Amino acid sequence: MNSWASVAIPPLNERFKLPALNIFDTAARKVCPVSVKTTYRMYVCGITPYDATHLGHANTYLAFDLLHRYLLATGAIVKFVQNITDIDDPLLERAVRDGVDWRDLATSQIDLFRSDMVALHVLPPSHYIGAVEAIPLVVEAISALDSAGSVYKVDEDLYFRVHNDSDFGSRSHLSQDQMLKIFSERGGDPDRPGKSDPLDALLWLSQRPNEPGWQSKYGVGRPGWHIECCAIALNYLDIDPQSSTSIDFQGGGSDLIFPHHEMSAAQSKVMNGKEFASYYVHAGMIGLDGEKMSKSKGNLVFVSKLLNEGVDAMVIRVALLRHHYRADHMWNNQELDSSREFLDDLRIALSRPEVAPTDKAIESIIASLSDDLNSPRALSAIQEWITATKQGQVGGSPGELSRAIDALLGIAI
Ligand code: 5CA
Ligand code: ZN
Repeated sequence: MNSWASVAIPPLNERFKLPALNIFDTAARKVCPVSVKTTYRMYVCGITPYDATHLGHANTYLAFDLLHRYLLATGAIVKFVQNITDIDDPLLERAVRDGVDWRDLATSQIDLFRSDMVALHVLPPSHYIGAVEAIPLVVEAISALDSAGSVYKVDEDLYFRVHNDSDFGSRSHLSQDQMLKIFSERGGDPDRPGKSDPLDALLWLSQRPNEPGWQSKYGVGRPGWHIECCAIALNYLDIDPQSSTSIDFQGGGSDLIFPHHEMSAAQSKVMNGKEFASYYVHAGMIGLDGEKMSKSKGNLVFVSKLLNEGVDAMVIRVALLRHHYRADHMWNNQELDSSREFLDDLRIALSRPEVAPTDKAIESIIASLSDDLNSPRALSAIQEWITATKQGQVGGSPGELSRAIDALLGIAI
């Protein structure tokens, strides 16, 4: 699958030194220092292509864009892979509901997502991989699990024995009851007769009537969800054999902590013996009118709709970055107005020939982001600089500040 257009990153002046990043790791349940490395591997779970791109999606991809930008600013190489779940039950159900071909639905939504990401200045992944194109890799991954004695059949479908990973549960920290409840709410089938353990995860679904299927050594069928991300990450992130974990960052919204990220991590661990990710990073959930924004509830605000109404994409970016990436919050359209005012003020201040000192503002942006990507604090530092400039303070370099805001926060002036 084609990724989206690259986004230029202006250089930061070398005198600004970036401290090591600290990030909240869901598995460790605390903010952890990120080891300084020359290359990082980051996998961020992508969309299931129907009803894209709502502001919840946008918030999650902006969170990982901040992480990506910070790592790049340290001088590191970032290998970044994202998937598209372009075959799965919800996509097929929506296509049937709307009387459209599931492939046409997926293609149109992926195109929309790409253009929304470009508008929002989200850096593209180096590999943007669809589940369908990854089917040969998924089948290889299932074979590897099979060789490890971790696969069994129920009818013609294949399941993964989750407890063959002795660390199963260690990334999400839920009780058995909580796991069972969330598993059945998020696509799992704990009550299916014939399963060895209710939490065992579907790897391969044999073809159902009126559904697509792909030929494989396991018969005609399609991949399960969790093995899709595991196979794509392990194949496209060019795993470093020296490293004790397969990748550095596994990312997505907090709705993916369980079962999705726990299952992918367990499968990966059984396959190569290593912990899947060094840091499991999760963005908060965006809601509307008191409920999580989700396709199933239909309470969605779309990026493309706001853009079509004439909202500046950078205003949307600012409105989302004003909340910490891990904070769940309710979207409120009025935040667009205050973000518009902030951005107007910033642009006017940066266009002055004389501006308040900028080094302190840039250092504050860097320090805030190094502290678990604290973008609200970074924006407050910019607000203080705007106020100081309006008050007539002088001695700063508007070009340097503008470049730092663009490089680190992705806000193009
Ligand atoms: N295709 C899978 C991941 S492999 C999936 O969850 N797709 S999705 O379209 O439902 O979500 C895409 C990304 O947006 C995921 O990282 C998900 O965690 C995140 N997301 C979904 N809804 C919200 C929301 N309301 N707020 C914040 N992030 C959300
Ligand atoms: Zn995923």
